[in-house]
Amino acid sequence: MTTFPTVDATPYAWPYDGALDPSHTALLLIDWQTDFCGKGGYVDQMGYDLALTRAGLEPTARVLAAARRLGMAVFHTREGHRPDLSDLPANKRWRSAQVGAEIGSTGPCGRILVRGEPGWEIVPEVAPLPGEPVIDKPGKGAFYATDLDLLLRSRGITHLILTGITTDVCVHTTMREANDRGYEGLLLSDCTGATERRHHEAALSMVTMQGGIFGAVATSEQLLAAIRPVPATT
Ligand code: C5J
Repeated sequence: MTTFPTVDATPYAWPYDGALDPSHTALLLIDWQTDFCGKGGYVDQMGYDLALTRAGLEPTARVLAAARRLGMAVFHTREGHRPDLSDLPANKRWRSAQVGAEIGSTGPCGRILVRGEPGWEIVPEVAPLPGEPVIDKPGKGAFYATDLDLLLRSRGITHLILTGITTDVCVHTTMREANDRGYEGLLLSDCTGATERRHHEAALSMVTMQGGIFGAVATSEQLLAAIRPVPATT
């Protein structure tokens, strides 16, 4: 597979090892579920502004199309719990009840954050294609209590491009987990969003401190500019 030049990212040209190689890179789409960005879902029930968590959908769909064209590995994740809630920690349930959206209770999109319910499904704009792995996770990080690491390593993936929601919770936790495992991460700033803008901005800024403590940050356009095919010379 062809390699591409580095992405004009912050605080360094990504990746650190000098070239973007789609055969060793995966695009991660984290928790693009109705519960986090759809009407009647968990985030909506808590009273947050859905425009903030939906903002990254369109650019993510563009990046997803480009990744699929390149044959890059694409992984989706979903946060959710078993219908009997046996994998739901008591404190997570209690906290969600405090904000009027108890996990497991029934809302307009079915039982909140329960596997198999309408609210738990990935939204159509970035829905998985057959063959694209979907990782079901009970927690915030996509590596905790899942086989994501095994699947990535089995395919020789060493570099991750992260999109999804929310910037400060599941995306950040996953990027940190990936970083500790040695993956080289790039977070796409316009392909993510949080329930509060200041948390989104702080989370992006945190990635870039100390020379890129968790990796690097770029826009979708900066990534797409790097992977755009070079026109043939005549
Ligand atoms: C949250 C997530 N915010 N996907 N989950 O509870 O970020």
